[in-house]
Amino acid sequence: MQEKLKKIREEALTRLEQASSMEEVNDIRVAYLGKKGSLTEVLKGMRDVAPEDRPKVGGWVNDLRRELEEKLDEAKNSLAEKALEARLEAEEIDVTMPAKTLKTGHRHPNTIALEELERVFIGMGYEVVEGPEVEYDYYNFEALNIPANHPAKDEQDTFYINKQIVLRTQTSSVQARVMEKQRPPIRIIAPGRVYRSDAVDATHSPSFHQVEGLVVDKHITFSDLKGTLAQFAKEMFGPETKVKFRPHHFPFTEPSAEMDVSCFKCGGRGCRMCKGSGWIEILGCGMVHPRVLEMRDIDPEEYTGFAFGIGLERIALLKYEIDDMRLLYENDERFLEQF
Ligand code: 2NL
Repeated sequence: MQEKLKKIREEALTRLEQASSMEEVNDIRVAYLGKKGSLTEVLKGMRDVAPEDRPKVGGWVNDLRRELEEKLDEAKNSLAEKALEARLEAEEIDVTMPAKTLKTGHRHPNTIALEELERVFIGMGYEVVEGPEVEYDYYNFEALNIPANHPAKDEQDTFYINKQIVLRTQTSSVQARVMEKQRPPIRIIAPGRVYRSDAVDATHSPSFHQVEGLVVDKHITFSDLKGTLAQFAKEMFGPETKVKFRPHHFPFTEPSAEMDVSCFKCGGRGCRMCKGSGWIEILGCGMVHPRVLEMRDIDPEEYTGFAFGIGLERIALLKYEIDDMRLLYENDERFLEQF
């Protein structure tokens, strides 16, 4: 019996020494200590041992069992340690390597111009409102005193979804919606994308951005319009900026005007930027047409207002001296990085 146990011990220890994986160690445990393991079999064979020898033999078996258990645990721990070492070696971090530089994005020139413009008007107590780009023909034209068959409609030659629904050609549609819901005093700007059937060139795009402003209250006059827009020009283009109003026509305002600012590049002496004139056209404006107020149930005898429309891209192109509008839409990083 002692011989048998000695053989089992030697065989088990040799196998353990050669084991190179957890699975192998586990297999060895099962082979010797498992339900049908060789050592377990020995215990089952105890009935063949003389009764007076049983305590002695039982003691040997138990000693061997304890020894094998210890050795199995040792083998397991040393394999786990080796695996960890191998992993640490493989995942070693070279702290002297230069760090990857993160590329930080930034605002598009259109957005920079818009946020600057919003800052100016918010400072004067205006609220920024938005509305749908896919709009009823009614809010885009009719509510702004542009009835069906009006030539101004033809000029904008727009994208129709169906007879009643159009991609908005101006954000005044948002203002018409505000006048329907809110009673004066109204002081809002409406920025957003608009659509017109224009061919692409350096100054035109079928989709661009507008910021329209609207003020409606008692006793609003053309002086309020001039003062507001002169202040806007100074904040946007510099404190020396002068403004000039030229009579114009819009269907939704009466009287109407276009506003020029003195060239902020040459100070008005005349340069390439202002094409030698010293002035740059910047926006259209006017006193809200009484019919536009009436249609929204605002009494034009009690209330008056002024409105204006600014092309956002035009401001961005001027402010950042960009000579082609298409650059704003191409998303070429070499261009965008410069702002
Ligand atoms: C331009 C001209 C303008 C308006 C837009 C407006 C809005 C309402 C009522 C009356 Cl709700 N007017 N907007 C007024 C005058 C001019 O835009 O050339 N924009 C680029």
